[in-house]
Amino acid sequence: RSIKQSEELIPRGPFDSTLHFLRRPYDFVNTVCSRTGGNMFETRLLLRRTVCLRGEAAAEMFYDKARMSRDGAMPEPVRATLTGKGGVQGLDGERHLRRKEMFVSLLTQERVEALGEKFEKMWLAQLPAWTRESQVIFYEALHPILAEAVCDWAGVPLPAEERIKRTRDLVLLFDRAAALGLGHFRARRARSRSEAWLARVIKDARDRRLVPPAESALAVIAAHRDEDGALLSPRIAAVELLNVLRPTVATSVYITLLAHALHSFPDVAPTPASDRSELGRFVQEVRRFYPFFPAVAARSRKDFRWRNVRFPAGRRFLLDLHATNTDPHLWNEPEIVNPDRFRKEDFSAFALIPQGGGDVSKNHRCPGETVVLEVMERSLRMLLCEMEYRLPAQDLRIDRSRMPALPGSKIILEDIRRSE
Ligand code: MYR
Repeated sequence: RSIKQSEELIPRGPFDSTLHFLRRPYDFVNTVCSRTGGNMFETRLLLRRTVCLRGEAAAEMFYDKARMSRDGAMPEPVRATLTGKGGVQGLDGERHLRRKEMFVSLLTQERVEALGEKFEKMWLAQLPAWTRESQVIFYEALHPILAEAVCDWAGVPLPAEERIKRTRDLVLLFDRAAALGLGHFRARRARSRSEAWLARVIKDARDRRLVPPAESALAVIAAHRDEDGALLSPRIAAVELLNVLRPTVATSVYITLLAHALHSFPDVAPTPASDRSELGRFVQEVRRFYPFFPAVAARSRKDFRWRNVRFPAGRRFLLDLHATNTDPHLWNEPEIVNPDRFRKEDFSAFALIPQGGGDVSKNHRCPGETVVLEVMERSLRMLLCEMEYRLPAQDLRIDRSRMPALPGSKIILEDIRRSE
């Protein structure tokens, strides 16, 4: 069924936008919106009718659980690599709430700080090796640090002989999920291997061959029961454990962008003398300004009207996160890096949404936002206070055709020294 629409309210975009989206994932919705006017339009992605949205009001509508379902909403290539199938991102209703509660319970302030401490310790342990290298590719150098820190924190054993391959697979899941061709198939294979690995770890924990600390992600996920009282199957438990490990390693993207911002915007960047709140504002501005997770998807569960438009049940919706974070109706001079905008504290839960919007425990907002803030703030302190380094001439342009977007060089550091 087609949307009964007023052409002005919901213009049609191109017939199928898959290629346009893949070429310019962070700019595609803005480009079409500026051509058609307004904040939404309909097109097809992978041939499926999709309503594309941007802005705070659209985000609020998108996160209305009475209207939207997540079941099977993300395109299959994303579910087969990045998120996996059967995990929290694709659940609705009671089952979602209960699964989400499990993630939120893992991420108390104390536990988030414990993860931050492990990360910082591993970084400091790695520094002497960096000082001996002529160059370090920062993005790549962060991966083993984050992988080891989060596996240790989660109670997942990472034997020395497996470190390189497990880390490589965790990176493929987010770094190559949206790649074309071979890169994407490598991400699919990485998912099969990672799920098989962690399903074995879950079984070992259930059979007491492995005894992880009670508060660890492994112990909690292995013992979790869905609302029907059943334990998760080892494969689904592995998907959920990967939902802890993978995004933590993916914070390497934000940390790389943080280093990019420190170098590119020195006039507004914090200094070694900055206090925590100044560091916090810079971190928030980096999350607002740079593209990272392009868009989230949902499916309408019933016919409904919004803004005088009637939407049919079963339509896919795509909310552009980056376009919302840079929406000029919401942000003053959004194209300018200005951490001071975060001196104001009363942003709605649908304004700054790099990791989704709404209430984290009741809705599909990412539960790992506090981990990202903790790890980014510690990274900023490390870069400012614990080490000295130089950025040689390199390609610092952000490649916006890549998902996730990164500077061309992935940030090359030279002459690394431990600060006196
Ligand atoms: C995570 O691991 O969950 C966070 C890191 C995500 C990186 C995302 C890059 C690819 C996403 C493709 C999404 C396409 C949406 C239609």
